[in-house]
Amino acid sequence: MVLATARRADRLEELAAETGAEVLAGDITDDAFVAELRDTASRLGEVEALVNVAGGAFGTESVEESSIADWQLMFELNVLGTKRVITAFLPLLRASAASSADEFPHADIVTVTSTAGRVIYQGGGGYVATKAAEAAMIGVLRLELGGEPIRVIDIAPGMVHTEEFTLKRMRGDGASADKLYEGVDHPLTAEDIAATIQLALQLPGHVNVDELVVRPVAQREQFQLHRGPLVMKGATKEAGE
Ligand code: 8X3
Repeated sequence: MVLATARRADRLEELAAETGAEVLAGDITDDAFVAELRDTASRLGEVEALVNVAGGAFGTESVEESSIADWQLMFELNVLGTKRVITAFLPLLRASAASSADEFPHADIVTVTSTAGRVIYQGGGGYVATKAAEAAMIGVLRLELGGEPIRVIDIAPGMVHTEEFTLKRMRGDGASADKLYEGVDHPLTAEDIAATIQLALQLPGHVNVDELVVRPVAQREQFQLHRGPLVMKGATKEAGE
């Protein structure tokens, strides 16, 4: 069983109808809500895995010109929200690992960080800083849980085209958001990231994917993005022959 949380209840209801997941709407920047989330999860059964997907980017202004309020929002959500949930859920994860019938009894913490936590870029400001902080926090956690059967997995996506991520970053400017993905042959989708998470979780329990960077084939690096169709060298010539 999966328990999903997010701020918007209507979106969660759609998810519940589509997947059968249990849902609880709320805000992980709020202590009381996270306690309620933990209690709900505990009532529903063993918590075998925690998947942290908090990832808001607000604005593209420079470090000098960006607002403290945007930075606070991003740190609250991407770093402190994730930390809060990890702290709340660790006792449940330990209990689940202890009673697991798996060949290698274990529990999992998967956190979706970002390539933005590894490669800096102008205009990334607060978002880059939060994702670097989040990735560092997960690295520290992996060390701290040394000796315990808990896998700590960091999945760092590159370019993913979702409905809202870039739109929010561009403050609702749809044209600028669309321009970012213009001509890119298959940016990653939310489903691709879900499949990657599933892949890491399905590996045998003693296999810990520490860090996994996942990008579309069209994006070789943060600054090497191919626009236009992906074509095999020589393919045009052969096709024309
Ligand atoms: C999003 C990836 O390339 O916008 O987490 O920084 S990128």
